[in-house]
Amino acid sequence: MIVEARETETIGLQTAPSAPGRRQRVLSGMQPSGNVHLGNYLGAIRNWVAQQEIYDNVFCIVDLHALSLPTTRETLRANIRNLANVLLASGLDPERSVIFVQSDVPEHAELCWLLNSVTQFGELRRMTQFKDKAGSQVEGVSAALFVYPVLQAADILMYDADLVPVGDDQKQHIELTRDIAERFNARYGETFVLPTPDIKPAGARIMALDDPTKKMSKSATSPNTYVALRDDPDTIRRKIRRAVTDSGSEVTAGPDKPALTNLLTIYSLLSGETIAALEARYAGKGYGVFKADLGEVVVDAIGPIQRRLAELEADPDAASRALAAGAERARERARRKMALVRERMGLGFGRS
Ligand code: ATP
Ligand code: LTN
Repeated sequence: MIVEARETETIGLQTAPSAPGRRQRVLSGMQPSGNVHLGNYLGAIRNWVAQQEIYDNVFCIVDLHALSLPTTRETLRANIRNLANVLLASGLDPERSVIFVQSDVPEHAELCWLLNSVTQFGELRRMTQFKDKAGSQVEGVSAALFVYPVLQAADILMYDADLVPVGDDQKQHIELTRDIAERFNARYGETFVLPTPDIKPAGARIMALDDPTKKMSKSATSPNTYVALRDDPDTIRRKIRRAVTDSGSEVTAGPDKPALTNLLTIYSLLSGETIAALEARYAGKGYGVFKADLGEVVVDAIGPIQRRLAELEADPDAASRALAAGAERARERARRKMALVRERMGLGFGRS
């Protein structure tokens, strides 16, 4: 149904990315690079699900991006399936959203190459995610890690996305995507929509449980850093109980209390209560009581997702069907967009 609505706006190769009155388009992606955690859920997935009704959505499991760091065939395959089930269990609905695996639509890799030609080396070298992930090993990391943001730009620009709901760490990549699109449009004529990052004021940067100066991350070496959506209730309670706290004993948020601010943010987002209300409730009660309650809040919030996950895992065909249908819809859009892009760039043995 969503595809049909878009088709009415497409005449031959002339896409009309900013046709008035159309629904805003969303695209976002997640790497199948490990255990999905509370940061991914609160910073991204939860917002994708909540906004599903309002927008025309495309969500992508970015397996090509996951090749930018060393992995194995078996790990990648398992991670793709796990992530597909987690996204469906969290409430992404294949009837309302196009959900697919990036490499099932080969046009993403092609568009990445074409956009490489309008991306500057210096722009990529400035990307903080590259610097963080390469660390001191710059000479030995893959070239894929370096051009990673260009592949991300290809994901976004392929579907004329207006909005890109992501966590705070992705802001720089979306800004680069805008610059790439602007440069391409100036050189070849209006082709791409300039996307806007959709970063929520709360939850966009959930911090590691064992170090509130670092973001919660899938690829962290210690699993005590994050609460995974797959953790069992006792593991969740234990991880929250052991989360580092700040000096003092008052349950309050503020710049001098990064650990408590992080825990209060998680509590507030999952329970729907404001941080001020939580501070008032736990005044004088100490960290222990607060953490015990937070453990229960997290267990209760994740419980329904885990139950759906168990059902989906018992029926592996459910995810396969949803993702095959998603890939088909995505391929159709990508095929049309790429015909326009190739034509604009003068590629191939053109007809005119
Ligand atoms: P990795 O450690 O492998 O880089 P990651 O945990 O950072 O993985 P991604 O797959 O890179 O997760 O990100 C998926 C989405 O989750 C992105 O929109 C990202 O901004 C968001 N996200 C990741 N970590 C956090 C976090 N700690 N807080 C809020 N949002 C986050
Ligand atoms: N780079 C992102 C994952 C990602 C993405 C995208 C996010 C790949 N393609 C397109 C939004 C839109 C990350 O590391 N979190």
